[in-house]
Amino acid sequence: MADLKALANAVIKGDQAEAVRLTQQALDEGTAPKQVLDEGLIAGMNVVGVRFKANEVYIPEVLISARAMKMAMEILEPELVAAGVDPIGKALIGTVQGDLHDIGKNLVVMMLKGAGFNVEDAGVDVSPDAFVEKIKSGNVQIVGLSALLTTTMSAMDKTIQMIRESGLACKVMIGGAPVTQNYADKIGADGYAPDAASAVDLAKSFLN
Ligand code: B1M
Repeated sequence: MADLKALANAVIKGDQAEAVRLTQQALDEGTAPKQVLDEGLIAGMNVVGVRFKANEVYIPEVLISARAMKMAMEILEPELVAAGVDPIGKALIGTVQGDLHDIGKNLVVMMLKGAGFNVEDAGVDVSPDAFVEKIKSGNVQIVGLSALLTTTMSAMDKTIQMIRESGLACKVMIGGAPVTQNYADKIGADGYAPDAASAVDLAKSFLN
């Protein structure tokens, strides 16, 4: 039986090789990709977050854990995506200007792909202009903005304003640790999702 606690520990320790090995092992043994994600990788990264907050670990350790999680996610992504069939909609997802956090955003991208969306990943530190250009050049129905810093949340506001001023008809959802439904309402987002799974539900609701 897959040892997802050991996988979480590999992420906590930043042991890239072990995180990759245990992810592959769990998948080979038939563990559901979503369970590997939730009980292994996310569980481990949550512990890192708590320790970072308590000043028990510092940025270098966090980066090493983040890299271990990213490497393991590369194996998981095709499995999560495999569940998808024909694209059910086109989404553009990015982390807003000034913000370099991408683990949660990458999860949203993966889960949306897994749910059957055609997803363009805009990357990190995406300016309002760049979002608007990408929406115009793709046939984008849903835009997802991610922010992990209280200082970059205002970039969501600016991005939404610019999208609305450009007359683009897409729906905009926002998410990330400091973001709330209240903030979404305040800045005129079409929706807020607290996690990647809820982002999928929200994105699907926009298609109706
Ligand atoms: Co940073 N960091 N970080 N960091 N970092 C936080 C966010 C922080 C809360 C840590 C802390 O102090 N406790 C804090 C922010 C404080 C604040 O503003 N309130 C912080 C800080 C201060 C900083 C720096 C400023 C540190 C410094 O330099 N002094 C700096 C900023 C750099 C920048 O962006 N300009 C910085 C840097 C970094 C690293 C580079 C070291 C690294 C990022 C690596 C990477 O992403 N590639 C990092 C990390 C890893 C973290 C923590 C520890 C973990 C974040 C994470 O990946 N969580 C984080 C502490 C924490 O969150 N507890 C912290 C796992 C991920 C799965 O969760 O991203 O929340 P999350 O995504 C969730 C939901 O939020 C949601 O779905 C996901 C779950 O399913 N979600 C969405 C996210 N986006 C969504 C979009 C949606 C819907 C849902 O729709 C579109």
